Amino acid sequence: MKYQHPELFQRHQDNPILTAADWPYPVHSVFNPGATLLSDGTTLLLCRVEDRRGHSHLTAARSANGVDEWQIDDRPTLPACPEDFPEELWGIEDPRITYVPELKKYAVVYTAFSSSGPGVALALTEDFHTFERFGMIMPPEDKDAALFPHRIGNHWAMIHRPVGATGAHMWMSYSPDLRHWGSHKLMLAARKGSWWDANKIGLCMPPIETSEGWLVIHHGVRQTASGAIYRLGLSLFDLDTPERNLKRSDEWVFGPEKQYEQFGDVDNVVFPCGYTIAPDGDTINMYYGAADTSIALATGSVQEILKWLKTH
Ligand code: BMA
Repeated sequence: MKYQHPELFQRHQDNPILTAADWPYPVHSVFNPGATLLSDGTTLLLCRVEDRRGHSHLTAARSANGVDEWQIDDRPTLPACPEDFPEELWGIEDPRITYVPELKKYAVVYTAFSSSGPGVALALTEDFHTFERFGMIMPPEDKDAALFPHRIGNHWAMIHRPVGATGAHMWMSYSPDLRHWGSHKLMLAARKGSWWDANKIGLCMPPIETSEGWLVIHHGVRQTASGAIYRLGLSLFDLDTPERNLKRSDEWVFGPEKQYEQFGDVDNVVFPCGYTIAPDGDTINMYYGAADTSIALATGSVQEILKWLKTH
């Protein structure tokens, strides 16, 4: 009998749960959604929507159970705004949502894309109807960023993924006001050679605060003769000094296996940008883009994930 790898995440039987066919206006594809729970328990996905120019914008979809009966805004919720923010000329992508109790607002950190390359932009919102745009907070080439839900010491903290001469690694940066960022620290480096996460890694969803540390799910990109494979790994970071890595999985824990993950606009991609935690305080709903074409859901247990990480 073939050795079965323990599955930390179970795919939903209705996957993919959202596709372009569900959209109330013409679009090419929907993928890589940010996610959050609103105060009334509604699941909100802020979906990356690609139009038929190839440019992306963000549109909110709301559901009482986080699985079906999605109410989708009938126009872009957060369109690119190149008139005021030229760095958004080719669209905005891959939002990560963090609720920030101190501000009583949601922080949406997203990729702004233009001829200068991808950079990191920030907007705050109370209701996902109006947004306060901060513009670009990290210049190109940088993406895969999310804000922490509260200050670390006196400073706001953010994970992001600049691209440097030695590869694409995850960094921490700090800010007194969400606009000016510094004290940059390397957080997690891509591995080398034949590793599944060689040369290029990046944050998936915002870090998850647990009693044992910040649980981080990151993607790793393996370049092969037939293209890249995007898979997910786990790591844990110190609560007070989040750039301090406590644990890191050697093996990937989730990868493209189903047809909707293996075939699409970009084959072999699973790309989560958001999660919600169920009322039991343990079940994690991971929302991910599948093959840059549709949106899928997989669930796991935070306690099981932490337990696995201790031995792997
Ligand atoms: C990454 C990001 C994602 C995308 C992935 C696979 O670099 O741009 O938005 O899903 O590539 O194409």
